[in-house]
Amino acid sequence: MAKHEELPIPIFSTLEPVYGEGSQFEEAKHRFDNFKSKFIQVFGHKPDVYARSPGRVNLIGEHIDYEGYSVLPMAIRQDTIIAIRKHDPSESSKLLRIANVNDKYTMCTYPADPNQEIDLKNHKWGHYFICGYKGYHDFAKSRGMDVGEPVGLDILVDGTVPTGSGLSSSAAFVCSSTIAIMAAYDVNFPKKEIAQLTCECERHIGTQSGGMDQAISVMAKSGFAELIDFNPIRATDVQLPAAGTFIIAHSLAESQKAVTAATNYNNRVVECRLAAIVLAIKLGMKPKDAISEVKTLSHVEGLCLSFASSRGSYDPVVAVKELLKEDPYTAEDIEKITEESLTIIFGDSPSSLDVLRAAKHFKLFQRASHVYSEAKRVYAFKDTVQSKLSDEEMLKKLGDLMNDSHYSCSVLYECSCPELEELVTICRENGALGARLTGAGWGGCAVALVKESIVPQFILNLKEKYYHSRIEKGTIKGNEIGLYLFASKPSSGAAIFKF
Ligand code: NG1
Ligand code: MG
Repeated sequence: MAKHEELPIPIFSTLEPVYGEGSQFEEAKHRFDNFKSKFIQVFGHKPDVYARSPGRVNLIGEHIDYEGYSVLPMAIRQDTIIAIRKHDPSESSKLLRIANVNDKYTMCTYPADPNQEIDLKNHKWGHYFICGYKGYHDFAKSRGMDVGEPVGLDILVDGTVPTGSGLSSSAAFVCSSTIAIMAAYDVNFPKKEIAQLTCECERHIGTQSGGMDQAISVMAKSGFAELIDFNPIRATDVQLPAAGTFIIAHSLAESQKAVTAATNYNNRVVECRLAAIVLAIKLGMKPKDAISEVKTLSHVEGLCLSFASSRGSYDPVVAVKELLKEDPYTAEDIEKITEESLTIIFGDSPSSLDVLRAAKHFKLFQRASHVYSEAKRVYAFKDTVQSKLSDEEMLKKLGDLMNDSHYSCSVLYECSCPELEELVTICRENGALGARLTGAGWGGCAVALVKESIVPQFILNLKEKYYHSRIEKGTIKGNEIGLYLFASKPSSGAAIFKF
């Protein structure tokens, strides 16, 4: 039997395989009926096909996917659905018209040319669709497929993953867009290829993302979290303990990753690359070679291992302690070691040059310490889940790992914010075995591990202690709380619907 990730995206003629039965089915049916009516109302035609892709919550393994390390997310039920119609080449419109069921997002229009550049200085919500559009065409070209002359597309979007929440609304949008475009062109590929392609194409938005979000959105399986490995992308099912529930709670601080990339997300990617180069040089590599060959901290782990033979054990966490200084590095400090200017090292990456312009210094020790220790916690988490420990001991250990992960994100990686700190503390004070920020951070959600038996009380306590005052201040409405605070079970991955 072909492996799950080798299979193409499933095509369904009903909603049940994805949305389940009973009231969930009724809710989904209502959503899709309205969705189709809206499409006809906006574009005057029925859509050809629909695609959906879910958001995700990362249980552990933060800010390490782009360094080549495995992560452990699960898909959530919130998703983005796309309805699409491909114009006939004879139709005169050669435009991509992207509408949204939410009036907050006004229609975006783009030319059908797949080689268009995305205007990053002028961020628009439709840009995420264009990521998928460019990605699909690049992929088709690389495989020698003839996609014909560009034609117009009508697109309608409905997303239920809260934006800027660290639950990957962006990947849900990019993946569903890419899959809808493929379905409109009547092609399908193995999931792992789509995971790779969507990861690369989301970078057109200007963040130097790793591939976690797209991989889980495309490859998730109902009932399982997945251990995602990179290079090559692979997903291994992880069965979570039934005695525990993961609760997702939004801090209500929105993390605008595409807008703050130069000081937050991309800044950390650049710091990790610099830490990797400096470590490689300290481990004996020639500066010129380190600059051209070393891309990630996981590359350097291999060098540490080859050093182990001459030095006894050489754990990368120990290497960081011995070889990097704790004080922040200035650009000049680093250039003395690399014997090359940073603007030359990053000369081929405009978004990295933005980082260099914005940065005063670089915390190489702290960022590398986080990455190497977090990478170990992912495996410890998976081993614990698969161990023979009692429920009680297992949940306690998983909670401890989540707490350690949060501490590392907050103190070493500095990707938390005051609201997330308050929320994580409240979770722990109210019985969570562990709680941590999830996703990129700087706002967005926390995830808490709670014993199944206390879930209702835990949710009530959080409402009272975190959300109540925010409802009073008008940050959110009382009846919206279910959008920001909910228990989550691992849901299924991307799908195509043809009704
Ligand atoms: P969020 O902020 O949840 O979309 C981002 C990255 C991930 C990963 C996490 C941090 C994108 C699309 N996703 O997730 O690849 O690096 O941050 O672990 O940028
Ligand atoms: Mg995102």
